[in-house]
Amino acid sequence: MDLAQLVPSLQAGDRRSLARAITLVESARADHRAQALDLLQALGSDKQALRIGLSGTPGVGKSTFIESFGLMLTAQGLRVAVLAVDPSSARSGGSILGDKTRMEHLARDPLAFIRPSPSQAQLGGVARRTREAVALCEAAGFDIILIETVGVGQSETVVAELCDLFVLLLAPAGGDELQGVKRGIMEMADLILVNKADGDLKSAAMRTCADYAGALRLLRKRPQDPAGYPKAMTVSALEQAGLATAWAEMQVLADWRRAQGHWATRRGQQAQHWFKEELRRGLLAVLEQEPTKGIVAAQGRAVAEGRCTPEAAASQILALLHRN
Ligand SMILES: Nc1nc2c(ncn2[C@@H]2O[C@H](COP(=O)(O)OP(=O)(O)OP(=O)(O)O)[C@@H](O)[C@H]2O)c(=O)[nH]1
Ligand SMILES: [Mg+2]
Repeated sequence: MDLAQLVPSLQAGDRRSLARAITLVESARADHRAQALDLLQALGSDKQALRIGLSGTPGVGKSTFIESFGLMLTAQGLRVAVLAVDPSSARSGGSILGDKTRMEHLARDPLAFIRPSPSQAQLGGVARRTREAVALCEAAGFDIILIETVGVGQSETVVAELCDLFVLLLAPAGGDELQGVKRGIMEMADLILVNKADGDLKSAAMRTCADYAGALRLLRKRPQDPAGYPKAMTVSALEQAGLATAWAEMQVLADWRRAQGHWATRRGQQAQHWFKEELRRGLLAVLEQEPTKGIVAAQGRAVAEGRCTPEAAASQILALLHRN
């Protein structure tokens, strides 16, 4: 790949170049990895997009929401990129690509760029790839980056460490049953949107929204929020209702955080998080490589046969690593 050519065309916002650059950062080949690092270095990081994380359980309406919300933004002249973090191998093969029928119009919009998640099962790999794809979309001058994840376990944490605003999409609950949204996820949310507030579901959506608004008020106040935030509101992705209000709330929050310095602080913390994460991954990889791998195996046998205590076996290997 010719970086001297790719860098200016990507910076000019060319979507084909962006797609090629993302393919490069996704590649597992060592020579591609070296090129990817050169590319990211060459692009620098002077442009900033608003990164919006969007999480929700299957069927809650994420794809429908992204289509409606994305089209509303592109109609305002904003350039919108859509990425996905999807660690579940069950949905591998491109989760949002399979959904492109639900994002049919956005997919054809010249101001939009939709990238399906690669069929890659390991969350660490997915996180790195998405992080680098975010950087590439920013370098390509996108104004808004939507990062979708299906609400399964750790993927929300990954997305929360990648975005400026974290939006939780919920479905109307039947009766007075509250959905099993974990407290940790609630605490990450900057905006809760109860979707499907239309037709027969409208009153249930409003009840669910009131329940979550109440639950949000009980959470500990966060320094990065102005008074009255985080909020819960109802939307209908299908009928495009409430989307402009939701967007206005996101902008209020983003502007306030920028003005108060929370935005920059958070991005700095996120960079530090990913630095430590990469370091941890690198160190673990060392244990899987020879000669350490063989030594670990030998020490494991010694521990199993009672020739050495687990603590002594581990500290001997750590001492060995320190020396190198
Ligand atoms: N009534 C109503 N139905 C909706 C709304 N948004 C989405 N749906 C429907 O809910 C179903 C699931 O929508 P999707 O957008 O595919 O949901 P998703 O969260 O992307 O689902 P996964 O990709 O499987 O995780 C579809 O039948 C949509 O038509 C809405 O605002 N109102
Ligand atoms: Mg979907």
